Amino acid sequence: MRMATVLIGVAGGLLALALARPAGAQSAGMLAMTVVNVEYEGTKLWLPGTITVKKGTKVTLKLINNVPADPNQHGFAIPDYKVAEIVTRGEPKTVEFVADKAGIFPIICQLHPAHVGGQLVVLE
Ligand SMILES: [Cu+2]
Repeated sequence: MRMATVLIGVAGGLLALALARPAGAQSAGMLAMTVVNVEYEGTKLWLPGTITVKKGTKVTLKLINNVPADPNQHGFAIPDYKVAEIVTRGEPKTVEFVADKAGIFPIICQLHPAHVGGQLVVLE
């Protein structure tokens, strides 16, 4: 009986640890995160809207276009980093780059300039 209680306690602790992990896993110099394009009240945006890393971080982003309305393609671009992907609904894409310069860099949809994407914040 006592052993069962201990096991339940351990399982609960592991579950709490798993739940405490953020959506993106950030460890020594790496960030892997899923970024999703959604439409809310007529506004299209990539979420999370702000991606913050330290300079030198290797960034891997899985891009998912989840906007239900046409067109079925949206862009994910960080012009200052020469990142420019086109993401089709239903076809996730992965982009990788090293955040090697500090600053605040706009993330945009290069196909539809009116769409405000978000920002990449790279800390010194
Ligand atoms: Cu767009």
